[in-house]
Amino acid sequence: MARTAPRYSFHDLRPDPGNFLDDVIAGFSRLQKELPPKYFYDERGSALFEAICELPEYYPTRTETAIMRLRSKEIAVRLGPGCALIEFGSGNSRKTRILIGELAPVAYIPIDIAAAQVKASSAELARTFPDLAVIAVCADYSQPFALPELNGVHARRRVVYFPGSTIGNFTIPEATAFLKNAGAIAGARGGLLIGADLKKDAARLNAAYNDSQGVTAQFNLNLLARINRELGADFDLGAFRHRAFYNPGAGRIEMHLVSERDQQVGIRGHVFRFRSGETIHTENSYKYSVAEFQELARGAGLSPEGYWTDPDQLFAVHYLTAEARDGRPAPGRP
Ligand code: AVJ
Repeated sequence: MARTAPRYSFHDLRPDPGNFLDDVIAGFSRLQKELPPKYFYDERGSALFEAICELPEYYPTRTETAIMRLRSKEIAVRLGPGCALIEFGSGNSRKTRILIGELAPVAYIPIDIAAAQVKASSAELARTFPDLAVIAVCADYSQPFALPELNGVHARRRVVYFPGSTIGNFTIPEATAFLKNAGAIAGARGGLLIGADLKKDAARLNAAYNDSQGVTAQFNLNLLARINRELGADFDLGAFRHRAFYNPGAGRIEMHLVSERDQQVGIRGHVFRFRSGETIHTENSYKYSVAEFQELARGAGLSPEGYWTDPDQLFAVHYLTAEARDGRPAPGRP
């Protein structure tokens, strides 16, 4: 009797969970104090991010979703039949559902460092697509790792899906390393489908990170609240202010927390001083023109094969492959 793949499985590759205290101490010990943006997403931070995605000023989420709604047929044709779809990250799966509905992949392989999240979101998705093989993996996709054996899955190509412009959090060298790693996981003849926010006028960018309801400010300040909660620190949340601005030279939004006065904060026996006006750099969100993103991809040894945008050119979904280009112009133009 032929073995068939179970429809749902979970594989824990036991990623290094990192150490919040060590990262906070290292970040606060630098001349320009900083915190890694991955720590935004505790329960409260994840809820605040969901709220950000609904804000009138925050265009990326709804724009990328609209691109997927309008263009998923074309995208599915470009990726081709028989794909194993590997998703990095396991946030809200709206865009993924649109893609899966159109692509009908032979397997869906969500990968996330948060075991509980990837389990919950993929189990829910498996209920919507009862015939789809779902292979959930707990791993750190920013590091090299080996996919589990895809027993019983016969895919013609592996495609890594990385929506949400999360790639914008990486510096150029980090993004290059990330794309190389993702390309290695997609393998020969594999593809990468990546959402990236486009460059646009600074006023629109600044508004998206300085919303009138102050949700982004709460999201930013939650980092300090989290340090208080989890590390027993004594940050006065009223003495720090949210600041976000587009840095045109670097091509990125920067988020900072500004100390409103000279103050010191204790964290597990360590004392950190903050001068009035001094900042903690909490996030970069790089913006790429189509040409810049394609250049980034080439720098990682990948071939830009096409892209899809919205009518206002706010956001782009790029398709990259590991194959050599055949000289055709990049299709999928608006
Ligand atoms: C989840 C990294 C894509 O950069 O726009 C939203 C995070 N920060 N508002 C972004 C974020 C402030 C978001 N990414």
